[in-house]
Amino acid sequence: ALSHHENWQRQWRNPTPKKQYDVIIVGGGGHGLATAYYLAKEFGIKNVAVIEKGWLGGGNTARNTTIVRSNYLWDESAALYEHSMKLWEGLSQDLNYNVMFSQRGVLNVGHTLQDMRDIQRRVNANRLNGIDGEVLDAKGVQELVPIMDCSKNARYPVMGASWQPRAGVARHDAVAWGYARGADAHGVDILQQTEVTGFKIRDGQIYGVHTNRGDIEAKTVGCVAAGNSSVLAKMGGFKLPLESHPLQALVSEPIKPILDTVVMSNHVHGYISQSDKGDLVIGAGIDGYNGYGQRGSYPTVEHTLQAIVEMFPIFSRVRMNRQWGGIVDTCPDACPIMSKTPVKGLYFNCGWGTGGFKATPGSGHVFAASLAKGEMHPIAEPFSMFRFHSGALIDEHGAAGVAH
Ligand code: FAD
Ligand code: PYC
Repeated sequence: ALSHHENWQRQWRNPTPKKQYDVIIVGGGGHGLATAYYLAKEFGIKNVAVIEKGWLGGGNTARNTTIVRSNYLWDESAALYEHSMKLWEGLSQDLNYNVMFSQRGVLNVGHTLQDMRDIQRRVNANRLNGIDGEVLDAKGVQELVPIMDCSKNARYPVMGASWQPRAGVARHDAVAWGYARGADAHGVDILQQTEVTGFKIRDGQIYGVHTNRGDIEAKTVGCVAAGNSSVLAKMGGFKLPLESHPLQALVSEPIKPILDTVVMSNHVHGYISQSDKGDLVIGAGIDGYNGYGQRGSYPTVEHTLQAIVEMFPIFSRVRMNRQWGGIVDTCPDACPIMSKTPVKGLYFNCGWGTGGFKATPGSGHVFAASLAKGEMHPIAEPFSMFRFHSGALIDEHGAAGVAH
């Protein structure tokens, strides 16, 4: 059936690196590619290189479970994730690339009185920020998800949930490819198999990067390297308060459509959705140790599936097909870092940890604005790395939905 699929047009070029660019983006994941796309499209800065050590989306972007929502507690993060949500709502049209954004809603389930108080507080905060949200009781959850065990007999009975109807899922690799094609069409050079091995810094100002394909110059460099961000910070001569952990996920064999929303439980600790192909897409929290391996350990898989079967006994005999991991860069307050650094012209966008896929368009957009103007965009400003000096942390562990 694939024999007619020949001579496909390349979606982006494979250029030879130039000696000099106006802006270099390190990291060809969704955030880096989105940054390059908006730099070229909205800010007219087209002499840009995206430098990726592997292949586009080979990091967390195409390893995540694609949940998109904006139901965060604090004003700063609500503004960031809702900015992103609004961009998601027009993204396929903007890129002319189907990113399969499906607003099928997300439930964050509560199993204790304290869970329900936290849910109530967060939904109230969301509504004050103009973000859609409702508090459901157990009956409301059962009506939305008839196959879920919402009975009083469950070990951790469902007491209710927060419900964000505009939330949902998207096709992760399409997001990387769509931004890559868009950026390339605006003249951005995408350099795959190119690893940044050091920074060229003189008198506290960056003027380029060392790579395995030679030195490349630029007076503005934005690092968007997720789990490898601490390694790059070390090359810049400073430290970031990040821990790199494995976060894993797994998918089942494809089954007929049975689950048309996303269910997350931070308490029994597992989350699940069904992809358009029919696979159950499943995950939970980080593996507790630090590591740079894009894989996880068996006890976490076991714990995750226990939680899923606890909530969905109907899935107890479904077979799992594949399991994988990514390296997530977790921050002490479960919020990202979008920031200037002690090196002039060197910016970092990282610390998205377990939850940055949903932020891809918004992060790219405000980071591009910051690089273009040399000043952090107002939405990015609260996420400076210097908040760990001032103490102005933004604690979103409750809304992270994934324990870490
Ligand atoms: P990446 O896609 O990781 O891109 C960084 C890139 O930098 C990589 O491609 C890497 O190769 C490159 N790089 C690193 N060092 C160098 C170097 N020295 N030189 C050149 N290139 C370099 N988030 C959600 O919102 N919803 C979810 O449902 C969700 N589920 C997840 C499930 C799993 C299993 C995982 C692992 C993550 C999940 N996340 C989720 C988190 C989300 O995937 C990330 O926060 C997000 O994708 C980060 O995007 P990025 O573009 O910053 O990073
Ligand atoms: O941030 O919503 C999220 C998420 C879900 C799974 C992993 N992260």
